[in-house]
Amino acid sequence: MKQILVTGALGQIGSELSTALRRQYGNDNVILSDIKDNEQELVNSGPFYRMDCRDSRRVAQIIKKHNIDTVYHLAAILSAAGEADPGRAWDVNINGLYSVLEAARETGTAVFTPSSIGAFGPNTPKDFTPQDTIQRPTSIYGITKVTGELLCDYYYHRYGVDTRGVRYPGIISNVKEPVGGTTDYAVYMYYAAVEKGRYTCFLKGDTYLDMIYMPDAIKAAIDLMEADPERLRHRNAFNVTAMSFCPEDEAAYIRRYMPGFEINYSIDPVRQALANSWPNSLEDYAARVEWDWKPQYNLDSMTKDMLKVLGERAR
Ligand code: NAD
Ligand code: AKB
Repeated sequence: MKQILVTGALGQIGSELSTALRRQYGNDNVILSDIKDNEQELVNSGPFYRMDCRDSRRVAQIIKKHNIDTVYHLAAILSAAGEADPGRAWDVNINGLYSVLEAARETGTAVFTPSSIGAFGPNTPKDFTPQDTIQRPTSIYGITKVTGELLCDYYYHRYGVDTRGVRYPGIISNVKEPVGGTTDYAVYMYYAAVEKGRYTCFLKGDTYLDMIYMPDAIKAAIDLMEADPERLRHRNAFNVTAMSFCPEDEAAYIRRYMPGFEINYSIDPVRQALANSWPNSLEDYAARVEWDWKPQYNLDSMTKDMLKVLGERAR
């Protein structure tokens, strides 16, 4: 049985990936950690450590104590939060990753690290962005993500650490609301639709970005870490996507189920600039060929599920 450590376990992805990992591998075999400990249900559902991922000695100590063989390293600062405090974004995203990789090198542990569509920049091809292409991001978040992709490649080639990762698009979910990202609007729109029947969007209505529903994002992480290493050529930065849409598209799909739904706009220039610098849509052929990536949800099935889950919760 695998022994897993999750960093950043109480964030948007961690809250659901941790539960999925515990279901698959057993509660006691999945050790959770975060710099905070404010989600009692998750914290009390199995082993949990309050841990700063930048503390390499503590990361190594916990890895050794629990005979960890795989780390899902999710602790990070996202794009808009990064622009608000670039020094913190660099510190957590780079020094945190370095610390986890050093601990993995010492202990022989495999490491999953998500990159992002934020790793691309304004001169990257915008449509069907290829797996291997120009990466000149203009945000501190993107700079840390490209550096992270390269650092993970380095640890694999130089030290043989089994590093793997995907470039996630915006993730839509209904367990933990996202904070500090640019694609967060797509999640907030569903919550607002159910709670108020209207939403004020901080991105322009025709801003196209890649998105994925959380069940597919979780499956991608677990499937990649279970994949046959012989088949992996890219390892650390697989493009994955499930759909590309803009706020107007999402609103139109919500109206299929809630005809009275209204959207208006109050543009946040920082997040609009971030979104403008990212691709409209990714091509994810390498992930499909190298580890059989195939998403289950499109905009219609995701919208139906989001409104159902949030609607039932609101009753
Ligand atoms: P999140 O902000 O929701 O969660 C990050 C977690 O890390 C938080 O619980 C936070 O408390 C914790 N954390 C922050 N600093 C820490 C530190 N020094 N030590 C330990 N923990 C710390 O982020 P998320 O959305 O769950 O993203 C997880 C990963 O996936 C990140 O690398 C992010 O860049 C990547 N990603 C996310 C998305 C998305 O849409 N959510 C898209 C692309 C990539
Ligand atoms: C963000 O918007 O910062 C994240 C991402 C796409 O990396 N959701």
